[in-house]
Amino acid sequence: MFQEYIRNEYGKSAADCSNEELYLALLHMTRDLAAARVDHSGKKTLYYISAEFLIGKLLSNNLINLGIYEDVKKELEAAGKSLAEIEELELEPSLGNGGLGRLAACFLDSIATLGLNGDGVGLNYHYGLFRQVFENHLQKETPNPWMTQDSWLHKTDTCYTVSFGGFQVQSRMYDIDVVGYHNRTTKLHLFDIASVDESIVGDTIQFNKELIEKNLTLFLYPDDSDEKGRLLRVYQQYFMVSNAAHLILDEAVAKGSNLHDLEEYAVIQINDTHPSMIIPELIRQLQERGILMDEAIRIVSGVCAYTNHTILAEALEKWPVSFLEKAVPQLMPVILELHNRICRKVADPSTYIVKDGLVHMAHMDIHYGFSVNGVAYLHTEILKNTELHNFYQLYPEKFNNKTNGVTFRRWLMSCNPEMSGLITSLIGEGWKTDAGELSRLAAFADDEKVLDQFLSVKHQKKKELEEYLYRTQGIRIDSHSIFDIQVKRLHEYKRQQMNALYVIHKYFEIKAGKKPRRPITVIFGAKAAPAYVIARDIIHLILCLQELINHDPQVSPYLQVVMVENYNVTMAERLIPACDISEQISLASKEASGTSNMKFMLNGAVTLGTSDGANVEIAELVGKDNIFLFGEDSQTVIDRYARGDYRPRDYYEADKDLKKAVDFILSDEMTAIGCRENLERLYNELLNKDWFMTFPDFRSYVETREACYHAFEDRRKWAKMMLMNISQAGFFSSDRTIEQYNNDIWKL
Ligand code: 26W
Repeated sequence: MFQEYIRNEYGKSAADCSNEELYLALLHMTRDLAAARVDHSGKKTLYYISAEFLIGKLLSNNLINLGIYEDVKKELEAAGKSLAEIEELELEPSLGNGGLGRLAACFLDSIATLGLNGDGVGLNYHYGLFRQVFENHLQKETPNPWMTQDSWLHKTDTCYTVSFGGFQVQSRMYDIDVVGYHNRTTKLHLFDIASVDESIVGDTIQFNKELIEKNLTLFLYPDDSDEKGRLLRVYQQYFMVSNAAHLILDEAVAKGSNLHDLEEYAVIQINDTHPSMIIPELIRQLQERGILMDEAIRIVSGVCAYTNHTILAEALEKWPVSFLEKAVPQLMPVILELHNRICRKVADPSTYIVKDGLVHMAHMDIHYGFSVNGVAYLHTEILKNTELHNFYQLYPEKFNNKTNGVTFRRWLMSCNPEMSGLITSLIGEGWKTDAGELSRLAAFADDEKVLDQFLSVKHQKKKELEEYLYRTQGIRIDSHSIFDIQVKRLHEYKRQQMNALYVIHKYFEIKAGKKPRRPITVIFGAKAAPAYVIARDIIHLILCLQELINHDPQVSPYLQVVMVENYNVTMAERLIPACDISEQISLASKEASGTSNMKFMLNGAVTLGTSDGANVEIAELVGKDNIFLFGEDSQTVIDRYARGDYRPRDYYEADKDLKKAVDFILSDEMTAIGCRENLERLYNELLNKDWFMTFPDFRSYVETREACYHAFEDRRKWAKMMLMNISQAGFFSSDRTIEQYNNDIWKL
């Protein structure tokens, strides 16, 4: 079939084609095969609405899920071509920030794989988030175009008119097929506007934020440091949900719904608060279709379910009433009606929707949705007992937990075929459709031959990373060193700065002659939100350390620091299989779940982490011998916040090593490389505020990290830890998560 595509398109054989030609032929063939499996049978449809879908490259994944990856690879090899090289031509869309967006992509894969009738709905950002480049040890942002003439996007005929205060725009829906593993194809619907104008963007991500008709779908989360950027986000969010509401109602009617029975035809999962306006918008559109307010509210409350992904108060969206009045005046009367009904019914004003001129989006979701879920056991408990306690008292029956998961197709089979092959040779193919079967690996925990095979796969993936980083970023690392990796959005609560303080501490030890038994490579990957000043300063610190340490002949043979540029899904697929130690060091109680922790574990990395998010469940599954936990627990942290008596200076003055590490930020060595203003700001922030409490955990972090490096030296014992981690990873398959969503919430 592939040869036929090539012959028809180019009139020559695969051997005579360029990689570009082969890529396009593969794209066309894969798209056609995927389309042949499109299946929306089932009365009820799930709509997973999300401002982010971090889907990554699709070619390999689709070939795997269609069951033809090996055949295609062999066919190409026979023609002297490499699928890996062809794949590199595909551009990765950056339609997400991090965990929430990648989770949405994993969920779509599992929904299709389980044969469920569910589609994603989002926006078609032309430039995605941004491309990160480093200049003078600072992050610079440039646009990240990803749409090519010929891509995975299908232009559809579905178009709507969306009204804003004072003007209207015409939308169009573009679809990307989501191919299930040996199952049906569902859709990711991405809405765009006809009048979008890429030419208003130059080399930077600055653009006129007021030209809504031209800029609406250019970027994901435009800079929210100013009012115009925040207002643009409101326009984007409304555009997304207004289109979604049209689509949902049209599809339900087409299937025979009279709209009063909408809950038999549709269920909507609201992914964090970004799509929350779907609730008033659906009510408004139902009214337009002749349904009265009381009934419209009843209908909508039966179809909307809300997922919370964050505990940080500042991330719970609250929009000024004035913004909504300007951007979407038709929605304000509905929101006020929803608010007034709560005021009449509920005594506790802390749960009201409109307060002090702000619309609390999560409050609307909880009052008018039928389900509220957190994304890991600990997270849901904290929501119930602390953050959303007042709501939990009102609606205990709405609250439920759905611990996150990741798709094993992308995060093992595709990115680590060697490990997949080893696993299959030991326990057969069953784990690919029933991840729980991985537990059968435990039977080999003391088999020395098998343990050596695990070590050898890991080493091969480390060598591949070594080669890849050199080829793509000119960075040299040594595959014989320990790969200690922290990759995630840059945020103070995730505490990349604490990892950096450890690096400084290690630098001093080596300078003083205390050399590690084996060289250590500390790898970071992270984008900072453009307006998040301290996050940018932390990147600056890490890049300065990289410069200093890697050029210090006394230290660099034992310690390397690498910050990869433009961390994205493609880079994650290289880093995760090569990792020895997975850094999951958020301040306990702050990381809702984390999902890279699951991907690392699945690829045989050992976690060095706090008792936070899903780390708690990982620890329970693998047992304390197979994980390195440190730091204060979530209750201690929550209590300290409540007391409000944290003084970083007390810790700084009491711990000589900590003081030395912190002071080094402002040392002559560092200011010679970096920018004093940035380093000083970070230094002051740590010393005077340290809001995410890195100092209290520093000592236990250093000790536990040393213990981890020590354990690494008993290679067989380490291999056993790797194996035990993989064997317990089955629980973290997104297939399990999606089954639970379906059983408890969607009921498809
Ligand atoms: C202000 C708007 C806003 C707020 C939060 C934009 C973006 C965000 C984050 C990017 C949300 C996010 O990614 N949360 C992460 O969700 C993952 C999937 O559930 C969790 O594993 C992570 O712990 C959580 O940080």
